[in-house]
Amino acid sequence: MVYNTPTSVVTIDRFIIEQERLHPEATGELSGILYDMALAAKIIAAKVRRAGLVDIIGATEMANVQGEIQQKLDVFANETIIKAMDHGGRLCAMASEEEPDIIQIPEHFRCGKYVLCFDPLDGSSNIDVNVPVGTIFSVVRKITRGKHGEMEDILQPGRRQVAAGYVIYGSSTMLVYTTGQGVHGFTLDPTIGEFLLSHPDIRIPDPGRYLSVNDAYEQYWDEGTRSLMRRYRGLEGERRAMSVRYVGSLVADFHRNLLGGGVFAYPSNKKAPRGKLRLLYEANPLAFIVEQAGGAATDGKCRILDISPDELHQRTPLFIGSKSDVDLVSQTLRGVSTLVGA
Ligand code: AFP
Repeated sequence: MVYNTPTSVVTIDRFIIEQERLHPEATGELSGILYDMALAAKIIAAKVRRAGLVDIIGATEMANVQGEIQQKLDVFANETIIKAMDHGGRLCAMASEEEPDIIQIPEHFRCGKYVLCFDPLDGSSNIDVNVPVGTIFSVVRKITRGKHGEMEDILQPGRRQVAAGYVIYGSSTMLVYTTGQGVHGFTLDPTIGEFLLSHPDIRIPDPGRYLSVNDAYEQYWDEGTRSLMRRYRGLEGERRAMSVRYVGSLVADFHRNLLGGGVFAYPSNKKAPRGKLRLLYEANPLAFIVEQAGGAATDGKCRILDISPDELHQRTPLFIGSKSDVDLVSQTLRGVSTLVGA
């Protein structure tokens, strides 16, 4: 089916409003959060695109502008999202991977009924070598009674998310999101500055082709994890060997596996018993998306979306991707000693 022609396009705004109309009770507040997120993504994309030029242009700018210091991109992305989201009257609080505490809505703005958690620029250590980076976000409803958002509003299990998405800043910029009615992808057309529907109703292929894992940690894995990886590689059991692809930028690895099929694994290891990735900013939103696309996500023992967070920056082991590939995790780790939760 052709969605976009030279004279008729499905922009993200049009798509969001058409989805909203399916719910006559909707107030439009969630749609507003998605519009604001799309705007922030465009601003960040423009900055990321110029990242390689910073050294060249920075020198010239220093001579002309009054001593302005070049901001780090992840700090810029963090501030851009906060400023795009704090004044709309839709959020009562935010939490960012870049900030130690809850971000409150300034007093002069209205507080709303939603909470936003986000990782402003994941994989930012890859920027210098021109590898894709991403933004990840998650929205839940406020559950406390007061005007302002509290820690309890933020620390909710992922199954309560009402929206989640990511933006990948790669060879093109894409925004992929779900509100629980499938997963839809939009590609930024830089000539008109709009996200256009390019990947409606994404379904993750199953079984998957790709295995994404950093096996430099193999020496620190337990025997269950080693056995699992041997199975994915076709060295143990009956499975066909998967191809290994690891960018080291979660959004890039996840996006490839979502479209091509596969599993991304960041298991616990002796040095990092709870893995590396953050539950609220990385695992939960991607788990909501993957489940909506027909896939699955687990920490090795428990469905990611059922974990009740205890703290803002909690880490979790993560196995995420095509359902049958992720199901192999519990089958293999069951009964074998693991470090999960150690
Ligand atoms: P950075 O933001 O420090 O680049 O970390 C990226 C990341 O959080 C995630 O995007 C990757 O999947 C993961 O870390 C890679 O971690 P390893 O380098 O330990 O494999």
